Amino acid sequence: MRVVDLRSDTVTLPTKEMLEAIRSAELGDDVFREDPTVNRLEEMAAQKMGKESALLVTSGTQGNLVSILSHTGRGDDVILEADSHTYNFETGGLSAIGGLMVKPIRGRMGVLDPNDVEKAISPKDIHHPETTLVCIENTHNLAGGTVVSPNQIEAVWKVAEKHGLAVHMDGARIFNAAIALNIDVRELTRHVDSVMFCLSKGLSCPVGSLVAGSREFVEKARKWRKMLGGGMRQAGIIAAPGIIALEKMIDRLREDHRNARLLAEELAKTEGISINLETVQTNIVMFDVRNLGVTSAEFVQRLGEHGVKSLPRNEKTIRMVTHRGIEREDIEYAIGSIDKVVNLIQRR
Ligand code: TLP
Repeated sequence: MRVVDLRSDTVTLPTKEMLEAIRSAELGDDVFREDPTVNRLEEMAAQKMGKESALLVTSGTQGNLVSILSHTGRGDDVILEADSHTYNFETGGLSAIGGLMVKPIRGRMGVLDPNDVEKAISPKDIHHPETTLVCIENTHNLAGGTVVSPNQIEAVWKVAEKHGLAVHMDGARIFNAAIALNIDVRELTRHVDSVMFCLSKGLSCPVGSLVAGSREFVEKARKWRKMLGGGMRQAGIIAAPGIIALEKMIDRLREDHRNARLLAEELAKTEGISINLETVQTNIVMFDVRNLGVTSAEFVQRLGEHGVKSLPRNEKTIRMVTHRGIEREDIEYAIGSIDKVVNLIQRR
């Protein structure tokens, strides 16, 4: 049976060119900072993000953690969006490893209201933890791949600056945000102190993420990375496909956005399925199967039997993600399978 995998853009496999680049990468020991391929990728990443320096890390989770640890001290408060990936899906590392307190606040479609951020800052008083960091997620995964605009980032940054807080951006899919807004990614990073982005999602690399910020920040992050076991040696085999990703894989994200839009618009026409098209801004599509009288887990399982893989996000919501390797005809096939499953459920 033909299988269309819409669970995540993390399932993308490296291109032939990436595999060739891995094979022929010039290597050295990166803990001695002697891997020329890593050094080149880090320079490229810093330049792309408009920051002084950048660091290759093993994953988005590690990148967010080393960034957060570099901005804070034990017992500090960190302000995060309540549905953020860091708060929900990164195993509580910031509390377990950083000894940090977390203050989740609810955004609108993933976007923090600067007034809510300001209210969440602990008073400077002997009784309270010190609030030292606010995190922004862009695009926002659980909100449906929604984009946080430069103005919205600047508004949060102004509050942070007024109160002496740092701003970190979980930009796992920051290039999706830049492509959706048709702007240079630096417009999204101008008002953050640090940013993490992933190579291993829509950019199709097998592994790796980068963090970028000031030289001082990156040196702290490098030490935390070492402590977390992320000091890699001939890491050029990871960096080599990353270079290709930054050179060649960003513009094609547009196709993923087009396919997500097509999928979402067809889902909106399907009886029993609810979808908020306003949230479909990049490559993520979230929809609700509540009115069909099934759980998302049941729907996902049935859809799997009809050749389409997806992920339940909560009891009623399902997530589909478009990525390289998913063409328009795969979306049409997915729609056909969804229609079949909906009909089967409605007939029982
Ligand atoms: N997200 C993954 C899974 O965790 C669900 C996905 O398929 O979407 N920040 C954001 C916004 C993310 O979406 C992810 C991964 C991460 C951080 C963590 O990256 P990794 O998986 O490399 O640790």
